[in-house]
Amino acid sequence: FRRDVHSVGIIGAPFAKGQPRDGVQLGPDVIREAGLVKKLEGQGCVVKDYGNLIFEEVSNDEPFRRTKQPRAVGLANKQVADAVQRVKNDGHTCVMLGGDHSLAIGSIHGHAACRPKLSVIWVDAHADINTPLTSPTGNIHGQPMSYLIHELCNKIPVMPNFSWIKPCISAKDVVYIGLRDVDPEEHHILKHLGIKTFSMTEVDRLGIAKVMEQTCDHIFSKIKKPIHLSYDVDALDPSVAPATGTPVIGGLTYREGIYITEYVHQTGLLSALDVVEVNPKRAKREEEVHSTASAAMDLVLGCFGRVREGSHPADYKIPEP
Ligand code: 6HN
Ligand code: MN
Ligand code: MN
Ligand code: MN
Repeated sequence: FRRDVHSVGIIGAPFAKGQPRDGVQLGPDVIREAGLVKKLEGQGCVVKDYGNLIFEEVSNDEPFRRTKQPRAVGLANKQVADAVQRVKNDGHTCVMLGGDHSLAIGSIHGHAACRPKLSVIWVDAHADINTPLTSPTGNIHGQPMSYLIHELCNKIPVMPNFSWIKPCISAKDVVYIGLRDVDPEEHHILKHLGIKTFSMTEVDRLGIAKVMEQTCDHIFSKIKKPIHLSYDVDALDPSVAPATGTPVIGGLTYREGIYITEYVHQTGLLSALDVVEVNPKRAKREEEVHSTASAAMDLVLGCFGRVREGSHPADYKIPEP
């Protein structure tokens, strides 16, 4: 029952230009307001909150073909990459609070610069692996994986403010969990590259415990690589996380969502975490802001040792009368 000490570095990334809906830039603050830092400290973590990044306005950010706001997204992600490197070099497990999921470009890129052999667990209703040329929407939050995977590098056009991005992960080091809204072009890419996926069908068939066992069998088949967990809150069912930009019915229950984080914690290999796509302006009632933010916070807590059976400090003694 000993609790190990985690040192956690938090970066807020209040950025929304990877998609069209206002409000997702408020995600970092609503997750903090749920009590994140206090609760992490309460479970024995040492926490350094690096605060929110400040993103400059980018003028004349014309679409690149159909891809929207490429300059702003490219620039913001460079800042995220640099910040993640700083947090990793300071010796923390990095937590990036989004913001939209385009920020995973910078988060994973920065992480890979410090830990060249990474595995990525992508928990999401969506695959976010459209290239700029396959994207049905032109929204970069549906594309981040395509910039990061070696095997897709010859499919990516040169885009303004994207030239610093070099592919840094292999298709075999990626596992998806929670998929249920995958575009046909994305489905082709996933199959063509042989990427391991556990859609909601597999979650139903195997149960979340087997999904996590098989996820780790897959990513640790050769060596134990550090884990980058990129968690889109829309992986959770909209009844659990309603305040998000692209909700999809039929998602992970609260318990399945939390189980993923507990299991990843147990590996001892979590090195960076993204929690993205909390959008308080998508809530129908104030209550939905709180339930979504609190679910997002619980995902972070699960990653850093919160266990549902409870726990206690190693030196605890029952008081004597
Ligand atoms: N997300 N596949 C759609 C697209 O626009 O490419 C949806 C992407 C959703 C992205 O939720 O992070
Ligand atoms: Mn996503
Ligand atoms: Mn999603
Ligand atoms: Mn631990």
